Amino acid sequence: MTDLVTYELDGPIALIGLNRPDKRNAINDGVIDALRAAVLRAHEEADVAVLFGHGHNFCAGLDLAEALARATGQIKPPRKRRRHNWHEVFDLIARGPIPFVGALQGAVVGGGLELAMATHVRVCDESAFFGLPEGQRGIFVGGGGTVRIQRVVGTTVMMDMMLTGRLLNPAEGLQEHVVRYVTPAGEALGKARELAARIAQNTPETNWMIINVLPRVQDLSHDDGLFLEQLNSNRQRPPEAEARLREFVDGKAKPLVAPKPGDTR
Ligand code: 1HE
Repeated sequence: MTDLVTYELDGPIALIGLNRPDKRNAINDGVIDALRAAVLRAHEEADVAVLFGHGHNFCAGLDLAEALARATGQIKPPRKRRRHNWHEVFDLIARGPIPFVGALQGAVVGGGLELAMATHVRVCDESAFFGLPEGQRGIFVGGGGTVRIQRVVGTTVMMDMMLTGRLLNPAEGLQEHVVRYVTPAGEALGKARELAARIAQNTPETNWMIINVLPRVQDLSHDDGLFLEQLNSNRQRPPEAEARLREFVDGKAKPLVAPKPGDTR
């Protein structure tokens, strides 16, 4: 049997690939377990990870055949109550120690969109489309979409996608902040790796703060948000931060270059 999720380490970057292209990378229990293992491994040995789908689609969401088998009692429910598997694994991505870059193409739908939205920076190519077809399948989102997708695209857009089944194209995805970069067909993974390499140049400490403090502050009041920001910005700075501050003060830091119009660097 081939691996349901592939894992590769390229220097500081872990490459994690959903690998059921014949089923459009639909997520079954086996995929979730393999994804958890890959994410935990990346936490241990990488500074940043890229999540992508093998084949022409990122992910067709929940494995509907498995869902049907579960609904008809062919698959037994877990013996003990526990945190919903998908929530646990997607939160390991969204609120773990390292940033994730999502590389998206083809179908990014249902649970596939929920998974994509757990990554921190998202790139798609021009073949991508985004949707929440749960309404058409008689089910509801279950991979954190009510929280994560709704906060990014807003209630109006998510409501429309769920009620009418409207699919978004890459330009609409860009407009609604589903993605930040759109590439020509077949180039999303390359762009994601390039961005990951850039992210890996930050200190791990700052990357951790960015991905862990920002979403929590979003959940807080103005006052508590500023307090949490203060706690983090006043933390004891690691020696690496001191070296970087000195680099700038000594005129040795790489200059910031303003983007030209239309530039998506
Ligand atoms: C699948 C799945 C799947 C494909 N579960 N097997 N997700 C959806 O409602 C999307 C369902 N999928 C589709 O609409 C289409 O497959 C795609 C638009 C993604 C791709 O179309 P296409 O023409 O390239 O492929 P296909 O011929 O439809 O499918 C190829 C195979 O993949 C076929 O299996 P085969 O054995 O007949 O070859 C399909 O059955 C299989 N396949 N998608 C199972 N999703 C925790 S809450 C989250 C809730 C949700 O995610 S709801 C959204 C579910």
